[in-house]
Amino acid sequence: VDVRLDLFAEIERLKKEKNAIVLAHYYQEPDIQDVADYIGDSLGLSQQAAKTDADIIVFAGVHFMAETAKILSPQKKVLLPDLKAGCSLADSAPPELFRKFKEKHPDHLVISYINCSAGIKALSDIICTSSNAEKIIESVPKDQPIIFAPDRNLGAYLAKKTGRDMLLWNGACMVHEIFSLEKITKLKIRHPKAKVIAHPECEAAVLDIADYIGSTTALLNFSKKDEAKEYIVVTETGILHQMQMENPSKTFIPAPPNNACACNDCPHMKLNTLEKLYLCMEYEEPEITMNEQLRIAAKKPIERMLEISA
Ligand code: CIZ
Ligand code: SF4
Repeated sequence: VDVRLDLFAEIERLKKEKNAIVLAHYYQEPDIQDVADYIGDSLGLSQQAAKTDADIIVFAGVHFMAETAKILSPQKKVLLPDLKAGCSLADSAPPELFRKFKEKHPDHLVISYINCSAGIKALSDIICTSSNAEKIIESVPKDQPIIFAPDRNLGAYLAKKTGRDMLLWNGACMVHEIFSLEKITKLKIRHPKAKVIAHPECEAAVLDIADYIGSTTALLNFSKKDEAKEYIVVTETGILHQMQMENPSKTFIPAPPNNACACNDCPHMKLNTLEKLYLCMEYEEPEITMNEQLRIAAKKPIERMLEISA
């Protein structure tokens, strides 16, 4: 990239010239959030992807999110700034292994968290996100056995919350499992008035001490409505940018990871940069392409989710 380029201005120009929309996840770096047309969590982003009339969707997030956009809008070109932006949680459920697991429990309905590959979606009955998971689970008759995949922490949290006994796939997110209960407790002693707010992908021991648990969007909304002045935020650090912009007088402290070398930035999300965003818009690649049969099979459970959470 020519260092003299004003990337912010260039991205705005390319958006207009190409009728492109930039969708960014809350975990993207602040510069990317600032140029986005829409910033959201996976539910909000998939709803935007389903309804936009842009010709090109530039998806600043990870692969499964851009893939979901392509599943919903196949006639549109979907670009991802870095094709290597994957997801440790999605990778923890390889479709072939999951198929075998599912075959052992043929009477179970499969509810999968949207953080999974198209292959897992195609094997699922309904998709959910952390924003709508309770509603989705409650839409299923009480006597219907459920498999929940791929996140065991979110699954355990939801099982407790809804009183459903769900069979859990043993997957997890590397970022949300990195938090240290001990370090959060010590931080809380130094900031006694701070509220601990956590994402349900965190381990149960961390969720047990949280003052509020919610999806990315729910945490952001809580930070606006709640009257506390300080918060210990137990999720990916990217969300602090919007929290701080919405609440300039409040303090947001990222929860500490369990060791000094670890970090609560998602390494996959952070592969995207403003430079790569610009380059992918200029050259229209990398592009998400999909096998049409897989796309149709993966679309069904997403549509069920969008209907239930409309
Ligand atoms: O951990 C993630 O990737 C989350 C929380 C995604 C989302 O927006 O639900
Ligand atoms: Fe995947 Fe975790 Fe990164 Fe989200 S934060 S994209 S679940 S690895």
